[in-house]
Amino acid sequence: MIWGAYSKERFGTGLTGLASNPGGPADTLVIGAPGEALSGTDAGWIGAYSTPILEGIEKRDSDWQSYFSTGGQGAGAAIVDVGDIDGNGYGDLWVAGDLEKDSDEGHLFLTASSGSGTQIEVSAGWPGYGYSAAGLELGGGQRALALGNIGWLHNTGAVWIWTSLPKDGDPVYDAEIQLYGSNEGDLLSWLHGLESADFDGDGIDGLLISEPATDSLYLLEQSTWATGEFGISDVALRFEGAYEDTQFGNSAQTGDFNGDGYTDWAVSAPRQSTSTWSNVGFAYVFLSDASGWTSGGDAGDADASIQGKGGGTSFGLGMATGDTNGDEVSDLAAFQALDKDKSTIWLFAGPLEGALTHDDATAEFGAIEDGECGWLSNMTMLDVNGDQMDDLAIGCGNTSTAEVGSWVGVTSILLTQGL
Ligand SMILES: [Ca+2]
Ligand SMILES: [Ca+2]
Ligand SMILES: [Ca+2]
Ligand SMILES: [Ca+2]
Repeated sequence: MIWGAYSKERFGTGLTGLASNPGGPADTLVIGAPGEALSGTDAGWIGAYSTPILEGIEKRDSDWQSYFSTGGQGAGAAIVDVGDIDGNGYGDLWVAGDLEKDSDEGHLFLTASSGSGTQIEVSAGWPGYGYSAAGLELGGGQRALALGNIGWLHNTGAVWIWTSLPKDGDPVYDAEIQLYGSNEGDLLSWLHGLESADFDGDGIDGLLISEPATDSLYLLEQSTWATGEFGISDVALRFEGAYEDTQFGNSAQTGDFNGDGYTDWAVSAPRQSTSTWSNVGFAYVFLSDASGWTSGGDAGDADASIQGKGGGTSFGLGMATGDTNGDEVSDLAAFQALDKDKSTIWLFAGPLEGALTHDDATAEFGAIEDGECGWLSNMTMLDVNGDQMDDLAIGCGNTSTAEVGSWVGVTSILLTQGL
């Protein structure tokens, strides 16, 4: 466990695994503390911890750290590994501000060999900006950066795609491609709702865009991009939930869940109910192949489904993927909030197929013992101890301790070896 150092810094609210060599495994854990106040109230902080991460590690043991300078933005509330955006051979980060602070800026953090790097600030002028992001490989060495803003135009939501690097201070609406939601309240690009991968093996990434308020997950392939402005309703590949109001699309993840070499995707519907349980939550896995995705579908078309446990617990509020047992088949972790203070995390070893429930989980991890870790937790997978098996890192920014104070935050690491 790595604990925050100060009251209200919310250490662990954002976290991700970063690959120094983007072709290789993630080897650095980057953790955010949006309430860190050294350079202004709620300006924010990120710190990087290279693997192996050893027991007894403390916040101050970071290999490098960065303080953000704009008070009230809460930078580090979300951190996304966007791959090697500038093509220098080192993986890069997107660092977003805090939704609760109505943050309207984000930072592209271009890393270099030392681990530290250049910051490019991109602002939006709308609150709720920058929480989701994804880097895309477009083939021929070209890369793009997709940035989400769920708050754009009274929570309609938007996605901006940069096919060349933004410059420091650029407004986000200077992006070459601008994709807008349909209606106020649709919240296009929700939270961790942008994911990219090469689903059909042609060397060009597609982009998953979630809109759980309309129970939708869209897949945008480069062949269907329009330059300039277009609407999400023009994106042909739409996948929808089994019913209305299930929050289908809440969390999207990519991985090879059947081990055939094609990257698949998983999506959750944490508000989906059964006849017995209200809001129990489901996750779905859709398998890709060489022919690619040519039409949309719904939850009933999924190759695997997983039902959570109990009513009102919202299985799939957060998910993470990686290979926890070294068999080169992706495994899926999903958490559900048994109440507002406690989460349970279920780990499902791939291959994933058919109708599954929490009873089919390979492992179950209970709530952490010290303090709260509920609705606000998020997680990522990376190999923290170098045994070639991915481990789970879980950030709980709202955890409090009697010693330090409220919302100090903690990141818990679960070693998956031996599962
Ligand atoms: Ca780079
Ligand atoms: Ca596959
Ligand atoms: Ca595996
Ligand atoms: Ca490991």
